[in-house]
Amino acid sequence: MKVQELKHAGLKKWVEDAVALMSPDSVEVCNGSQAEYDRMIQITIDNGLATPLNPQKLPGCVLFRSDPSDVARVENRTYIASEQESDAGPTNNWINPDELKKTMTELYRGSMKGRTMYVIPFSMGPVGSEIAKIGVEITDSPYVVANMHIMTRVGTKVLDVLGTDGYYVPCFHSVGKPLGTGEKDSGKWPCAPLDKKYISHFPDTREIWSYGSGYGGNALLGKKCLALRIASVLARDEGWLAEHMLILKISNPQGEVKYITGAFPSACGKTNLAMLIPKLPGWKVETVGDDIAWMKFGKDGRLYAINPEAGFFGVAPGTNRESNLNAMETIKKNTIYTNVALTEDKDVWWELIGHDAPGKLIDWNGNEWIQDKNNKDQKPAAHPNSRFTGPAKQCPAIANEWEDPAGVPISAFLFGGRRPKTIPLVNQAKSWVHGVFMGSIVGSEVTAAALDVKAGTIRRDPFAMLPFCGYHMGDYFKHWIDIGKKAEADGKGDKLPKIFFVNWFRKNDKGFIWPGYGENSRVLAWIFERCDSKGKFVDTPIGILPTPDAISRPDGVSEADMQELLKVEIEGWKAEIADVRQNHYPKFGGKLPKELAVELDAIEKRLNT
Ligand code: GTP
Ligand code: SPV
Ligand code: MN
Repeated sequence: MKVQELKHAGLKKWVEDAVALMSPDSVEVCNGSQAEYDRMIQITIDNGLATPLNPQKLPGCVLFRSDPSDVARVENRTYIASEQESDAGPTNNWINPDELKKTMTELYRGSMKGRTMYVIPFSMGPVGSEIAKIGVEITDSPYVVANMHIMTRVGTKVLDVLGTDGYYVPCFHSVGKPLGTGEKDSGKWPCAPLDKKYISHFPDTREIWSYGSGYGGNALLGKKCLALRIASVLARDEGWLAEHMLILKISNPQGEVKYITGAFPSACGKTNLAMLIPKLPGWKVETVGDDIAWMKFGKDGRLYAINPEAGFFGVAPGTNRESNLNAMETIKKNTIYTNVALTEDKDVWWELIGHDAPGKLIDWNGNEWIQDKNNKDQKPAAHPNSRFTGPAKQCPAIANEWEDPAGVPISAFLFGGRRPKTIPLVNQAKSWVHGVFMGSIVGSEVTAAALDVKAGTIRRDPFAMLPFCGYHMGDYFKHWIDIGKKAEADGKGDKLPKIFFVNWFRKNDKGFIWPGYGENSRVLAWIFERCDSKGKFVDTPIGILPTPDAISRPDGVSEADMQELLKVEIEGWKAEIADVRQNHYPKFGGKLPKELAVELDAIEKRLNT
């Protein structure tokens, strides 16, 4: 479709202005069709950026290898450019919005020379549903167009909902690599150098400007940029929640159903938990979403969650038929792979895929790679943040109601992170505010999901939202406190989800103590019972823990292991709390809600008596 055919005058003008600034060779409005998707893929194949995979093994699948400087989100190039610096808060990078727009306007000037500009109308959430939000992304990357087709709902049907004057979030994206006359990408992933990359959000005007990166959350602007950073601001203003959470449906052997959401930092197990196949007989888990939840109160006082996305942008390494069969089944066809390794017969391979590398591979850098199991220092063949983009509807475990615009009623919130020590397998909050306290102090070993933070060290990642909150984190904590207060004031406090902290990642000298994955169903079963105030428990200084026999033991986990997993480690907790008091909470200054300061004093007191 041509720009001239756009019926929305504001949108048409916005696109025309962008064309004048970015000087693409041509412009196309995306219709969202299969033919369009196929054409995008063909363009990237012709450019040498994509490799078609073996049609017998992986029909409709392709592999991309990105630039080594462009393999993950770039947190220190991500900006919350609110009018007031104080609104961005201590955990976000801030630049004055006028100044940032000036800088970026110069970067965008002529940035699409030699390329086609694609205009992508997309809906986060089912098209036309009341809860959905519409965005329009302008991009010069056919890779982004193809990914957006899978991750969001794209095309003419979205324009129909927009009509002649509907509201949309305007999103600019350019890879920042204009082409000279006759120049082609010729196999070289286009992007700008790190110090020219900008992932910018203007929360006051609700705009997103991204420049210089073509990868994941930096470039697929519906996901972290719109559905979390901008949506968190809308949620604060409108009294709902936009969270970095999976959504799962769980049924017990009696067929009773509950819905649970979980916030774990990037690469800490959301996709895996959302698709879990229970090891506990008779239990069933189905997937509603694997990364983002938008939640609003229903008339009955319960919180209802929708998944605003339409696909999974999941971590490849560690995914195998044992750990996540549903993901492996989802990504057998119509899937985009990025930065995994390629086998000689055009199949994919990654670390812990479940079998040894079959012969000679091409690694994510495009070099020959032969597995050497004697060399512990061998560089991985797949990048640790290599990913698959697969359609959610292909997931064998997708819940029937996953696209229900009314959402699903949530019984429990889980928080968690990678904590090798101290933090028990599961711990229930004593109250809403205690649960908010737990969320506010989430810490996790850093993973490869962001480029510029050192993997392996523990950092605080409150609510798993550190890189995704579009405003002051202290105000965000207050928003959570207020959600609880509002429910109490409405006499609906008992309808609020119960809050739990889980940790699948406790280690001893032999490695992970808890086998994780499907075995996590044993913990979910206890959580399920606790939502109905059942299940065996002990009230401890740190929270409500299962008794050692309350959770059935998987093979290989001894009674002693179980005791260790569920022990209250007073000294470790004192250190944890001291760290919160000295290094974490002071960051929020006067914006730290007093309820959380009270909660901190209270847990400290309980640990000391
Ligand atoms: P993002 O997409 O970055 O938000 O990540 P995520 O939270 O969805 O994480 P994901 O489920 O993709 O898991 C990331 C890594 O953690 C993968 O390598 C998994 O194999 C591993 N993992 C997931 N669940 C478990 C678990 O229960 N135990 C252990 N030991 N590892 C796990
Ligand atoms: C994450 O890092 O939390 C992701 C991947 O889900 S990305 O879309 O790149 O943000
Ligand atoms: Mn994520």
